[in-house]
Amino acid sequence: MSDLPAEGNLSDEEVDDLDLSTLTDDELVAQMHDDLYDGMKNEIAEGTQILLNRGWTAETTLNKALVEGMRVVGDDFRDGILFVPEVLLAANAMKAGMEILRPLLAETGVEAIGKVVIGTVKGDIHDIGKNLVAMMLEGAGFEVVDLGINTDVDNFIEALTESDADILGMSALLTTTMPYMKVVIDTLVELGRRDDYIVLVGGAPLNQEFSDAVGADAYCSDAAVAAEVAKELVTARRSSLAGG
Ligand code: B1M
Repeated sequence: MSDLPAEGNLSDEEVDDLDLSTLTDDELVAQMHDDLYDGMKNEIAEGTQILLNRGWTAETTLNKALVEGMRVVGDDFRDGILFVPEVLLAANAMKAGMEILRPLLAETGVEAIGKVVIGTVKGDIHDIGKNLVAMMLEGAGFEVVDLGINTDVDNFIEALTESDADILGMSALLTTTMPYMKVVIDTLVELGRRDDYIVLVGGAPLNQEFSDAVGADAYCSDAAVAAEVAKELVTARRSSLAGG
């Protein structure tokens, strides 16, 4: 990655002493990728601010420093090199950078690549996986409306309507709550709005067969897959709409 000495070769004091403002842009971005990987929230916030102070746009900072760093985290999570605690720390560090960039992105009108409404379905309070998915989607450039836990069909439909979302994401961790996904999808069908959205589902007890049975567009086995599939399907949908 970077030409800098790997942090593993530095003592804790040297890592603490590393003055990010003395690095060149390329060195700083490489260092931020490492810091994101290591879940170093304060360093990510500081690095983000330094790049902005040097005249980087919010969009370039987001894509080159944060999204690219998170892509590496996502790949290693998918490949079983990183595990949930590390990914949560990385996602948290990314959020620190996102918090600085979010108002600037809104100001400059930089478009998200798509909008996602996500929630854990009614009766279910598990949210760790869903939160991870929401963060990875943000990292991939989506605007995410997170409805939290125990979300009923009315909340989903209302949020989809208000946000004009491209994607509906639903999470369930219980065998007793996963059938509720079908209630939401059937309601979209009844309202004649099923084709307006890409529906992604996930959660430990689900599989592709279940996803097909309830009429979702894709089953996402983990957060990295969810971000990849969301990007693929939104892009495909946009080009099919553009093609008439
Ligand atoms: Co609960 N729980 N729990 N629990 N809990 C399970 C799910 C269980 C399998 C444990 C077990 O018995 N072995 C079991 C379900 C059994 C079943 O249904 N067959 C169970 C049970 C029974 C219960 C209670 C009923 C226990 C009780 O009260 N008697 C109760 C239910 C409460 C309720 O929801 N109504 C309950 C409560 C809880 C806690 C509150 C204590 C806590 C939740 C805390 C929280 O989420 N804030 C909890 C936890 C932590 C678990 C386990 C141990 C871990 C879940 C987790 O966070 N995994 C879980 C056992 C297990 O799964 N091994 C268990 C880590 C997380 C990153 O993975 O959520 O799978 P996961 O998300 C992944 C993918 O699935 C995917 O991406 C994520 C990231 O890679 N994904 C999506 C998830 N959602 C997605 C949505 C998408 C795309 C991908 O949309 C596009």
